[in-house]
Amino acid sequence: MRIDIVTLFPEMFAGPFGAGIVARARAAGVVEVALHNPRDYTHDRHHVVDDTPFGGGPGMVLKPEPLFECVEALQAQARGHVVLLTPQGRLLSDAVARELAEQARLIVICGHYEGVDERVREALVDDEVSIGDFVLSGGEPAAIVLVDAVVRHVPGALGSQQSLAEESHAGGLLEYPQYTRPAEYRGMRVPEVLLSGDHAKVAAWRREQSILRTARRRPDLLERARLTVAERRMAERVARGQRVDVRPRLFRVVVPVGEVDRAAAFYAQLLGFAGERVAPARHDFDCGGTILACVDPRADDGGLRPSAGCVYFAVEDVAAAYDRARAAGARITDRVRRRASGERSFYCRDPWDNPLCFADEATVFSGGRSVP
Ligand code: 9D3
Repeated sequence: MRIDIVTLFPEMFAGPFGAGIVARARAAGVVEVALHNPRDYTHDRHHVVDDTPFGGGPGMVLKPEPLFECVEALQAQARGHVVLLTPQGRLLSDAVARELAEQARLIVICGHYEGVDERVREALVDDEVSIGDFVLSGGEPAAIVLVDAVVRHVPGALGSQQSLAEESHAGGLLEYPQYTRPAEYRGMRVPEVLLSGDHAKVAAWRREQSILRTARRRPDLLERARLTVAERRMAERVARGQRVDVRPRLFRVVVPVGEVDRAAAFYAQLLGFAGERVAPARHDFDCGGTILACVDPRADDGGLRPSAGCVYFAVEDVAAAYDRARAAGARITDRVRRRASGERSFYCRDPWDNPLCFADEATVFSGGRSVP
């Protein structure tokens, strides 16, 4: 592929095109990039490229002659698809970049803050592209962006086409969170699932994270994302601002229990999900990243020490948690009440007499009071 860039500031491209993907693609002989200055196509002594607008008004307008002559000289070598970079163009997307990458030759004209004579648009340009709804002082940074996005789609331009395949594999979703060593940094732990070595679980977690992120940050992308029916239902709930994860979020915790099997069943009913057996004498419940570990202190090999005092859960719906606690056979020690801090909560005890508290997360996470 050949890309010709028509610009009054060719020196702006030296850095961006001197390294990275464009340099690699040029070195590999996959793309040719050439810069052309319309100023070189003027015939007057002062190489004038702009003039005042007819009808008056501020600023200057790029004259048609230098642009016509420059582009026509290029077209005489081999026909190319002429793109004008302008804030009025169609928005650049990966689909647009892919489409442009199919051209054997692109001629890219960089607009200018003052504007371009309309006859250039009418008679010289095939396509108008903008890179987004923000104001640049010229088309040059946009050309750098466009060339990068296009070149990625030219076969052989990337070291391997694998990254490209992975991108399309993501099915129009945002990327999942990535981590590398160390597993804990300044108290921030890498999600346990990524350290598990369970590839299926990792893939499922990443998929979920991609969907959640897309729903929260770019719900506009969901329309065209490739999702299963269940995924779409979940994504749309999130996009509408509803929490999907109705599990209680544990915020302050190891509870010593008599029989792990019985504890697993009790807590599963209490919390509303099954948790998992991680050792014969230990059953874990992942409460939003904090693990509630039910351990048999007699069988425990000393790895876990019971948390002192009460275990606090933050829940979306205190009344529902209360019903679950009663159904699970918890001993209610203090029914649902509004506390001095403003939170609604209740206290109960599990069958091993561990004190538990469920509080509404809206108050808990706001620090109390501010949420009515
Ligand atoms: C007085 C001019 N502006 C009125 C709001 C219009 C204008 C014209 C040209 C504003 C900026 C520019 C220069 N920008 C580009 O040439 C440009 C651009 C951009 O500003 N944003 C996003 N994509 C692009 S592509 C080219």
